[in-house]
Amino acid sequence: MTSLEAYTKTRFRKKVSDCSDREIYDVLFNMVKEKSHNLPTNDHDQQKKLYYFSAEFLIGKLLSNNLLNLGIHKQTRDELIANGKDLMAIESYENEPSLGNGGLGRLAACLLDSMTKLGINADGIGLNYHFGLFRQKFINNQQVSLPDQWLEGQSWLNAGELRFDVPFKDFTLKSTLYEIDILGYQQNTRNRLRLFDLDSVESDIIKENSIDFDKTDIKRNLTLFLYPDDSTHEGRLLRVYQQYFMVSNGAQLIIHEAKQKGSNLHDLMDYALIHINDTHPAFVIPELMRLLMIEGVDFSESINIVTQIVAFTNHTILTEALETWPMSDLDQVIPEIAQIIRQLHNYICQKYPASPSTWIIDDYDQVHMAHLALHFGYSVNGVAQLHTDILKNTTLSDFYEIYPNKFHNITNGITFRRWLMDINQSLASFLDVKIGTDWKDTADLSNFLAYKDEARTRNKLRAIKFLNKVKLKRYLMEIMDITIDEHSIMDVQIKRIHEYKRQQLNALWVIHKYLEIKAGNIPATPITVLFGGKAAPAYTIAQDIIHLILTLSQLIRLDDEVSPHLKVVMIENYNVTSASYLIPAADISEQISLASKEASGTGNMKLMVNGALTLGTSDGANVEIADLVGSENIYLFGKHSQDVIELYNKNAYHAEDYYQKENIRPLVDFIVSHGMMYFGNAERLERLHHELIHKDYFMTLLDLEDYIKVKEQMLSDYEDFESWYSKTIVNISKSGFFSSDRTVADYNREIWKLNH
Ligand code: 26Q
Repeated sequence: MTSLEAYTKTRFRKKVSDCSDREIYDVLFNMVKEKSHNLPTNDHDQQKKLYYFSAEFLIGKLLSNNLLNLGIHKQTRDELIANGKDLMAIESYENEPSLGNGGLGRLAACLLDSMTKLGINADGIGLNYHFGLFRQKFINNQQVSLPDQWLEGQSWLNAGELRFDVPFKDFTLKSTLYEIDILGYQQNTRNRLRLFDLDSVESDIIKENSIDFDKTDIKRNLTLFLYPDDSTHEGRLLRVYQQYFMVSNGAQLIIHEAKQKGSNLHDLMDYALIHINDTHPAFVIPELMRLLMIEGVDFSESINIVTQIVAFTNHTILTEALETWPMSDLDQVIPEIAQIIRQLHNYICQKYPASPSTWIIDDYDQVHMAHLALHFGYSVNGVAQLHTDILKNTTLSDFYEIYPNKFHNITNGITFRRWLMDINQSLASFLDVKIGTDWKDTADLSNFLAYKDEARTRNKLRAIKFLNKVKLKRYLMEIMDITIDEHSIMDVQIKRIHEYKRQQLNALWVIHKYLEIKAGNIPATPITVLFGGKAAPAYTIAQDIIHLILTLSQLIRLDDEVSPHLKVVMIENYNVTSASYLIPAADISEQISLASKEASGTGNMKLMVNGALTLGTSDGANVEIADLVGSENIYLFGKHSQDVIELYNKNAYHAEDYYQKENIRPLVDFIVSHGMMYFGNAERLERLHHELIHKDYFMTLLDLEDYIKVKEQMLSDYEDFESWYSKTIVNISKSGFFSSDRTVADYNREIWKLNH
C-alpha cells in the first residue's frame, strides 16, 4: 500500500502534517472509495444472489469502517498519529447517512457487513431518502424535527446504470439507482447497497425549517423522507407509494439480473432469494408475480416461484406495528397489485376455509401484510428465542399450526468490526494482548474468561472505561456544549423513545434518586444518567416522555444540592455516531422494556461487548444474555413475559392500584410538582401524569418497585470494583454469540442455504 503521503502530495501538494483535517478527510475518502469500487462483486463467481429488501439501512459513517474492512485501518491510523492527526476528528467531516430509524435498520446494516465478510453474494435493496429520518433538536425542553441534509458534501453513493418504469394508477415514474459498496472484513470482494431514487424529487416543496411538505405531490416527494408522518391519510398513501416504488424496482432488478445470467424465469429460484426485513417490503410478493405473469408465467406457477424465493423476518408483536392497509388505498395507488392480492386472498380462503384468522383480507377490507408474507414466503423468523416462542404460541399460533416448518428463530447479532474494533480500539487492543487476535475473525472471546479474577486485568478494564468516559465528555462538550463528570458512573438508555421501552421507568428512578439526595442520602459515586433517542413526530406520549426527561434534567442541573451527585443528559439527535461514543463509556446498560414487548434489542449486545452490565427485564435477547453469563452477572428485575401476557388477557392490570402505594405515588406526582411545572410545559406534564395513573398501557408502575430495588443494588455493587469488573469480564467473554457473523451463518444454514 502506498502511504497516505503519496495521496496528499498528489491531491494538495502537501505533506500529511501540513494538511487540515478536512483535506485529509478528502484524501482518505477518495482513496477508500476507489479501492472499494475496484474490488469485484460477489456476482462474479456466484450465480445465486440474496436480495435483502429493507425500508431502512442505518449504516453509519463509512470511512473508518471501510478502512477496517480493507485491512488498512491500523496503518492509516498509525500514520495519522505520527503526523499529529486523529482519525475520529477527521471522520467528523463525514455526514452520517440518515437512512433508518432504529433496531431494524441497524440490523440490516450489521447483516450486510457480515454477509459480505462471509463471502455471501448479497445486495441490500432500499430507497435513497434525501432528507432521511428527521434531525432532532431540543427547544424549550421539547423535540423539534428538522430535515437531515445528509447528502450534502462528499458522498459514498455511486451512480448505478439501471432505470426502471414503476406504474402507479395515474402515472408511471422512472427510477434512478444509487449504489454504496459494502465491504467484508479482509475479503477481496464486495456487495452493494442499492438505493432507488427519482430524478424529479424536489426539496423546494419542504416548508422552511420543518419536515412538512405537500404529501400529495408524489413526483416531487416520493423519496424525500423516511416514514413520513402517517397520522394523516395522505401520509399513509405516500407510504404505499414508497413501498411499492421500492419493491417494484427491486423485483425488476432481480428479473433483469437473472435473465442476464441465463435464467428463463421458470428457474428464478436458482438465481435469486428475497429476504424482507419486516413487512414493509411485502408488496414484492404480488409485484414479482405481476412481472412474472407479464413474462408469460401463469398465475399458479408464479405463486410457486415466489413462495420458493421470499423469506420474512418479523420484528415485533406490537399490534399497532403489524402493518395493515385498507384495500381502498391500494385500489387508489396500485390497482393491479390490489387485484392480485384479492386473488391470493381467494386462493387462501379456498385452501384454508377453517382458518379465517389467517386470511389475507379481513372483514373490514384491510390487507394484513404479515399474512401475505406467511402464506407466500417459505420462511418466517423471530429475532430472539423468546420472541420466536411468543410468535409460535401466541401472535402467529394459527399460522404455526398450518406451517410448523416455516418457523425459525434467528437471534440477532451485531458486527464486532464496528461495535468493538472500530469504536473501542483500546479494548480491542487489550483483547489482542490477552487472548491473541483470532477473535477478530471468529468473535470467540471465551478465553478472556480466564482473567476473571486477575487484578491487573480488572484494573486495565477500569482504566479503559475511564479513557472512554473522557472521550465521551469531550464529544458531548463539542456537540452540545455540556459537561459531564468523567468520574461518575454512566447509566445509559439509548433507543427509540416508545412507551413499551419505558424510558418513563428510568425517569421515575431519577425522581426517586433526586428525592433521596434531597433527604441527605448522597450516592457514594456521582451518577450520570444518559438518554438518547428520537420520538416519532406524531407520537404525542413519546414527545411527552422526552419533555419529562429534559425538564428533569434542567431542574436537577439548577439544584446545587443535587447536581454534584446526579446529572441527567438527553443526547440531541442520537444516531450511530453518538452511539459510538456512548457505548464504550457505559457502565450500566438499561434494557427495561415491558417483558414480551421488545423482540430482541441489539443495543443490549453492543453494550455487553463493551463491558457494561445489563439492568434489564426478562425480555428479548436479555434472556439469552442472562443464560450465557449466569444470574450473578446480570441485574434482572420485573415481571416475566407469561405474567404480562396473562395480565393483558385477563385485563387485570390497573395502574391506579400501584399509584396508591406510598413508595410510588410521590414519584409519579413529582411529574406535576411545582418545580417541574415551573420549568416544563403543563399540558405535556399533566397528560403524562394522567396517562401513567389511568392507562399505563405498558405497565410502567408494575415493575417500578423492583426496578428501584435492583438498580440500587447495582449501584452499591459498583463500589466493589473487583467484583464489578469480574462481572464485566464474564460479560465480554460470553458476548461472541452475539456476533452478526453467527447470525448470518444461522440464516444461511436454516433459511437461505446458499453455498458459496
Ligand atoms: C409500521 C407500520 C406503519 C408505520 C411504521 C411501521 C414501522 C416502522 C418501523 C414498524 C416498525 C418499525 C421498526 C421496528 C424495529 O426497529 N424493530 C426492532 O427491530 C430490532 C431488530 O430486530 C429488534 O432488536 C428490536 O427489538 C425491535 O424493536
